[in-house]
This record gives sequence, structure tokens and C-alpha cells, in this order.
Amino acid sequence: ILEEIIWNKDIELKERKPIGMIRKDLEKAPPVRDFIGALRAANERTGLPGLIAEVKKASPSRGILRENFDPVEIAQSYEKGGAACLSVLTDEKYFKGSFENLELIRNSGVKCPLLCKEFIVDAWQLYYARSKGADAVLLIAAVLPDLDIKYMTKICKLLGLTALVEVHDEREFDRVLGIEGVELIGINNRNLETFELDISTTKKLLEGERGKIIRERNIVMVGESGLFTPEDIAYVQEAGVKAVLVGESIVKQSDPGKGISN
Ligand code: IGP
Repeated sequence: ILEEIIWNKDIELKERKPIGMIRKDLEKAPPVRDFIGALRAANERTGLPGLIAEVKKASPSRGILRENFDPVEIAQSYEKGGAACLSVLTDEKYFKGSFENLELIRNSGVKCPLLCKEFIVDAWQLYYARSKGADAVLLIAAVLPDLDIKYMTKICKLLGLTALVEVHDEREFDRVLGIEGVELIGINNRNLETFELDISTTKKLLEGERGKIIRERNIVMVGESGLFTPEDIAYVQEAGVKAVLVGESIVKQSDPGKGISN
């Protein structure tokens, strides 16, 4: 599926880029909010991992997650419920998201920093995400060569964007640890090629030498996907994460904000 999504993204970009964006859009964009700062502050305040709550209508592995999907209502509910940051899916075809949702949430008065959850294959998408109000973007190591991650991380810095670099196995983690300037790394417990979900992935990857490097460099780790219970959160926190990314288990609740405390 990952290969198919990326293939589709390339085609989509061919249409979107020409009408895309001009410098003025970037200048008009709302000021950047400190994504990592918000995660650290929440972690220090609560003693729990800072929560990135995901606004996601559907996914290829789970289908439709929520029928009456109002992105702004969900975002406001998450913020009220104590989320430190929000993640907003913008991929239309596979996740039924949109950049319109991102803009709507940014303009709704929600104060949480926003992660643009997109499959980024081209630096143009970084400028576009920022112009739509994103404070952070996702760079998936499974689809990007090291040089692209390095180069995109630099552009993110120029734009004020935080890059959340996502890995799902040892090989990807080691590659990313070899790239200078990476400050936020997510461990996806879901293999995007097989959909296999295993929260011990987070623990496995943070054991031993890699965990030591993370602590030395003061990199903030995010546990991603498949987290449903307080025990799951405690488990990944014990493994060494200072933040978690949660979608399904809270977006499905009738009151998503309340879902956070449950
Ligand atoms: C959220 P979950 O299992 O709580 O709904 O997972 C988030 O981690 C997941 O949506 C995700 C994702 C991604 C989606 C993580 N990395 C990359 C699309 C692309």
C-alpha cells in the first residue's frame, strides 16, 4: 500500500504544483508554533508523554473511523481534553483528509501546534504545508533516502517547521540517527507496508545503544500507532518516549476530548 500511496502522491503533485502556491501565501501564513516545546512542556507538567492527537477520518487499514466527521469540532475537543499538539491528515485518497481541514483548524482559534500528516516526497510540499498553517511535518524514512531527509530537514528549519522523522525498524532508526539536525523522531508501531501492528516495536528500538544516543542528544521520541489503553501509554513511556501520537482510539469516541482522559 505504501508504494501505491507514494505513486499516487507523485501523480497528485503534478496537478497540484502548478496552481500551488506563491511567495505571498507563505508570507500570509499564520506564525509558527513551537511543536517540540509544546510536547516537552506537557510532559513536564503532567509527568505523562505529551499527546499528539490525530484528526483522522479514515485509514487504509481500518476504513472509516468516524461517520459524523467535523474536523474543527474534533480538534477543539482534543485541545479541551488536554492534547499538547494535533496531527491533521491531509491525504485525500487514502485517509479522507484535506489541506482545507488543516486550514479550518488553524483558523478556528485552536492554539495547539499542528502536524501536517502527509506523505512528503517533494520539498515543494514543505512550503505548501507551511503556507496552510502547519507547524510540523512528517518525514517517513521508509519512503525518503537519507539525502532527502537531510535536505528537507534543512528546508524545514528555514521555514520554522518542525520535522517529525518517522522510523519503524532498526535499519531506518540507524539511518536517521546518522543525519545531523534531527530533533524529533517517531517510532511507528505499524508497518506501513504490511499494516502489522506491534507496540513492542517502540521498546525494541529504544533498547541499548540507540536509547543512549537519544538521551545524549536530547532527541524527543514519539511512540506512534496502536496505543489504546493507559497501560499502552505507560508501556511506551517506560520504553523512553516523551510523546505519543494517537488516532484511532480517541477519534472513534463520541466525545474525542473525553476519550483522552479515558
Ligand atoms: C495514529 P493510530 O493507530 O492511533 O490510529 O495511529 C498514527 O500513528 C498513524 O495514523 C500514523 C500514520 C503514519 C498514518 C503514523 N504514521 C504515516 C499515515 C502515515
